[in-house]
Amino acid sequence: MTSALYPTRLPCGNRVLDLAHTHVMGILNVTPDSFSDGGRFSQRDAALRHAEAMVVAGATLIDVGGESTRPGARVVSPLEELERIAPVVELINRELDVIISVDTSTPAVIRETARLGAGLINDVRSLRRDGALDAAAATGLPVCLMHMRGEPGDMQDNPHYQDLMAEVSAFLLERMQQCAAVGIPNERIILDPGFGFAKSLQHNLSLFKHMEGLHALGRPLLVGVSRKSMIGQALGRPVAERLYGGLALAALAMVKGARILRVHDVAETIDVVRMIAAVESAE
Ligand code: 8Y7
Repeated sequence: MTSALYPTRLPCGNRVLDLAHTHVMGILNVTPDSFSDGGRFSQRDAALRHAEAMVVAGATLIDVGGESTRPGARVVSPLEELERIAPVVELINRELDVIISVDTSTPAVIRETARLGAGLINDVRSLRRDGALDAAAATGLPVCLMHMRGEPGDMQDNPHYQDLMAEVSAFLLERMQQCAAVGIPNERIILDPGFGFAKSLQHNLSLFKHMEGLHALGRPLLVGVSRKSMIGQALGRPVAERLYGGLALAALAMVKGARILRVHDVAETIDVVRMIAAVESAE
């Protein structure tokens, strides 16, 4: 495992993430609420129970998202996104001991969920929406910047790179500079290669293989490959059969120095992390 070149204590709101170790971030998708209050309550309760199960399994972060980034997904209004996410953030903050990451690009959602106890902003658009940089800066929270080109709707239209690693690095560096300019220091940044975002299978595999190159940017890496199509394409597996491929990539990412693994299958990934940590801490 690569030893960190940065201070490993990252304050995330009222909690601290120790990036000397590898952490598992559990994915919590908050689906549309029904119109009845009963339905709303039961869906919030289901979200809390799913989050709790992931925390019990060992997740130190829960990534709460209310807007699908799948190509062709319906656009969600800021108000609708807020109504989905905010009550769940509030509930998890009250009931569980975990860092809440909010998967959002929306300034109002960034501001309001920070007020309700979120500890990390995870924006697949790297704060490129109007007002997002200022909103994130105002929260004082750390931010995960992810590489993507275009928008989720059109990003997979024949992606092409001259020099993939150099272009991903340059993009992330430019976003770090934009953050610094509004008062989000590098010390508050997490970086993500953005697997599956504007990348072909060969791009994803090559980016994964050469991920260590991103350590030169001096910030911790987050990797999200759980159940993604790069596993499906490499192995010929439908989404329900991508667990073992995902665990192989989780192990490889950890050995390559990634500090946060964003996954659906928390218990299984925790065993991978603990097993590698046991070997790495041996004499
Ligand atoms: C990622 C992500 C998604 C990722 C970060 C999916 C929200 C697609 N992927 N955030 N979000 N990194 N930081 O399949 O790779 O989970 S959504």
